[in-house]
Amino acid sequence: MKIYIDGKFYDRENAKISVFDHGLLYGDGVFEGIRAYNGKVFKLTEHLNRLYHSARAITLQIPLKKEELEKAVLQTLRENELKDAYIRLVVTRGEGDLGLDPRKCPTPCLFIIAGKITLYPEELYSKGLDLVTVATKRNISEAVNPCIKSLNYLNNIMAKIEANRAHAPEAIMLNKDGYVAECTGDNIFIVLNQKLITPPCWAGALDGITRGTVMDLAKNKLKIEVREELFTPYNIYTADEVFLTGTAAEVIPVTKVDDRIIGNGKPGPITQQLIQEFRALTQKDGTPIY
Ligand code: PXG
Repeated sequence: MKIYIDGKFYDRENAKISVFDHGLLYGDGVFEGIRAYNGKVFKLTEHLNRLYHSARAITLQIPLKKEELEKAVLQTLRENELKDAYIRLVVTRGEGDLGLDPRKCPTPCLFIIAGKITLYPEELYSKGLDLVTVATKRNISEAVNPCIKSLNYLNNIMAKIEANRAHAPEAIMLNKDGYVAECTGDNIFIVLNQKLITPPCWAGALDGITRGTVMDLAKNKLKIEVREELFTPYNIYTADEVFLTGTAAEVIPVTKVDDRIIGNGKPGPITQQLIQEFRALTQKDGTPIY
């Protein structure tokens, strides 16, 4: 495995960054999780745009221009001879001293790991997930805005620990007002009377790339109405269909939440259509690697 760090490639054993890096000491940095399918990087521009927005929000200067970073991502995939891959792109504040002041970190650190991804078992796409709502609330927008894909994932990790304790594959997180926000690494949608509803980003959801793709497919391909609206766990329990979206999970059905069966307990027709459309799109679209 060849890992890109600040313009050079290193073997896995030698791919190291400093213990004084503020990404490690303070979670001071931003990241992206991107996928390549069939020799093409899916929604690369959208992921890079989100990375630059996250960086801007924390006043972190990414050391490369967007076009250069795009080239670095493609080069990393070629270096590893990958056609289907998971790409982790990380920019940290860089090395500093033992104080949190970012002014002591003159040079950001940028690294790219490209490897295989562990997926949910295929069986869960036909059976659906059994989820729990957890007590840990999504970060408030007035603190670190959840739209920033920062290296500070402790909040979501706390929620994930709660899901683990309940033997659930994901956790539904509410915002501080009790409205549904998202899961620890996925966005959430409900289907009600043939309409798709997902929480607005300002309510505590990441502006997910898969979320955006699914909203577009629903509106323009399936001709289904899509709304960004607040809803509560009650609306999940009484929805016709529920599903999650994310780079890792793609589109995955949810058939049980907090011991309530969703709909008839099987993945619904709209979810199934969106899974098919999404899979077709990932095979077809994207930035060519070779
Ligand atoms: N919400 C959160 C909090 C996320 O971290 C999503 C939603 C889905 O967004 P995308 O853009 O992927 O549709 C994410 C994405 C991982 C991993 O390693 C996490 C994500 C993506 C890929 C891998 O756990 N999070």
